Amino acid sequence: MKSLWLGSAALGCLMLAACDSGENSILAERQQVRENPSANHSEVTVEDARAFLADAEAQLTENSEYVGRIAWINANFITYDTNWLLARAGSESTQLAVRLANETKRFEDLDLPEDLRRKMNILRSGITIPAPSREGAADELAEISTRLDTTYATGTYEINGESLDLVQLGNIMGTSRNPQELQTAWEGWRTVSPVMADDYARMVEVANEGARELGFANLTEMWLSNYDMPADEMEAEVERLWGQVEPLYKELHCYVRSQLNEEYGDAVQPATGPIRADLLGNMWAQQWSNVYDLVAPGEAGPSYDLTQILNEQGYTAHRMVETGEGFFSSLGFEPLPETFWERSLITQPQDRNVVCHASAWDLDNVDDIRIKMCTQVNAEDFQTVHHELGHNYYQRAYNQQDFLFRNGAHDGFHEAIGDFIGLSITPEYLRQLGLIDEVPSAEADTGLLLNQALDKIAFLPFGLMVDKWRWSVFRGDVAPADYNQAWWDLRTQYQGIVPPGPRPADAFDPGAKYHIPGNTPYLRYFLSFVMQFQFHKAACDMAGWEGPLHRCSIYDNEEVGRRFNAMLEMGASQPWPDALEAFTGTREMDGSAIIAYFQPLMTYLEDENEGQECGW
Ligand code: X8Z
Ligand code: ZN
Repeated sequence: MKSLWLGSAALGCLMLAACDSGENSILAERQQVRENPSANHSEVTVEDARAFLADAEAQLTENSEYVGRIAWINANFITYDTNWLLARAGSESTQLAVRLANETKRFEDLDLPEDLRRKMNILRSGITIPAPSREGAADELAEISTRLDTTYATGTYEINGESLDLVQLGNIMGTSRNPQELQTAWEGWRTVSPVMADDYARMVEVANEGARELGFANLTEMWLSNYDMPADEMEAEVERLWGQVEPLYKELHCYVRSQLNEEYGDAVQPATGPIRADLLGNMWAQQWSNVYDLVAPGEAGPSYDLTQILNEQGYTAHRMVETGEGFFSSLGFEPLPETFWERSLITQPQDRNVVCHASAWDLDNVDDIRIKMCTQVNAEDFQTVHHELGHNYYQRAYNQQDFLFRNGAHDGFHEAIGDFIGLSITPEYLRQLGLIDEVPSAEADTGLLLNQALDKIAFLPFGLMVDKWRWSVFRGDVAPADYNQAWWDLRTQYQGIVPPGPRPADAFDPGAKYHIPGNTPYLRYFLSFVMQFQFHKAACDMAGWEGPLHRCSIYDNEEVGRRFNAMLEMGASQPWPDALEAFTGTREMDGSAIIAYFQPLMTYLEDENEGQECGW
């Protein structure tokens, strides 16, 4: 869900703990802090810090459940009134978070035990869109935020007299092979976002003011301060990882471009230069497996089409989620609670506006976990179901931690859990489920790997450029009038893609991607796409797997499940390298696992690309 706390979902019945351990002294402290936030700056003690944090966690726990339930209702039922409620509750939450963040300044110079210092840092840097404390700022940000979200979630575009929403326009992008039709759907969706531009620019201004009040240079520095190292070191880490994987992307781009050129001809897709963004099977050209049939290697052995099989076998959205649950159960995780099934939104209702972008929620920070998806029966959503369940199982695994530690080791971990499970959806696993009769032979490997690369490798530069754009916007390196140009400069530089035609002067194309109006940081996905392969390789090593990595499935392996759970249970209680080490034995994020996974494909692509002028 969208939340004030980076990556965190909602709240917990930490009230119990608070009530246990001296409610009166906590209340007294709360009173004192409210009356005079900067009192006794020089005389504060470790015990004061401990009491402050206990009180902060108690308040946040309570607030988190309150705002979480309002946000849930709003996302399931977008109306004037639920927007009103969410704007008010969102503003109050931001004010609480900002007040607590400011109060941590009292303890800055104090030598604190590591867990307390960690909690102080989380309080100070964990607000995604901080408001300055001046009167009215939090209200303004909350109203802007609700307006941006609603514009995105309710956006439609009319084609041939029919009003189409993003799900329908997305289906055209995934299935049509008619360039004119693709261009219409692609440009049509982007008519939804120009109205967001002014709100977005204002939000940047106010949130930067909030970040500065908390002692950061700007919001970029604040976002990059959530990785257990200084912001500039984290930025350098990201560059290092991109350097590792960029050559894979370059080969894939080169190969796909030449196949699309063959399919569409020079007039639509030239053989050199960038790729036309609407030809890649996805509204944002972020994952390309929908065009697998256009780029499949001629000599690929027998393969299968999971979308077709799921439909032929009469799978429903509900059954897809049960299948995902079954995978986690096979690793030894407890079944999902009954309330998951009662309260989740699994298919798109036709009679009201909902936020269709998939999400996972934890309403009480204990076990009121749910997903919200407009699930369609296809291979893409089969993966997404596992992605979302990964969030839910992580949330439940760390529910014994203190409130501020009920979160991912960093946000990339949270995104990687379900995708890591998804990497085990191998032909052999599908055979075990009865979805295919026979496991394709080794001849099919190139095709299988290419299909996977179209999602996992194609995503990497997109996963990187979204926040490169936001970092430069928050830093003030790009003025509002240049927002769209800067977006396309990065799209071309990193992804090697261009729009299908000139963009209108008022275009605000970043706003046509959920996470921009939704203010969900995006670096997490880039990190996740690298780390999920580290998890996969470590798990397969643990399982004693000796074959190619893309054929390894950890389905039914309780020992791997137990060791995985040990990492999940840690939540955010330790620096992320400790969590990573607990499961993989290494303390560094590293691209060598994804490189090893795709090595056979890279050999094939380098061969195929021989003599081509790659790059753009
Ligand atoms: O937003 C998501 C998830 C929810 S956290 C469905 N993803 C990114 C996206 O759709 O842009 C997963 C992959 C990248
Ligand atoms: Zn996610």
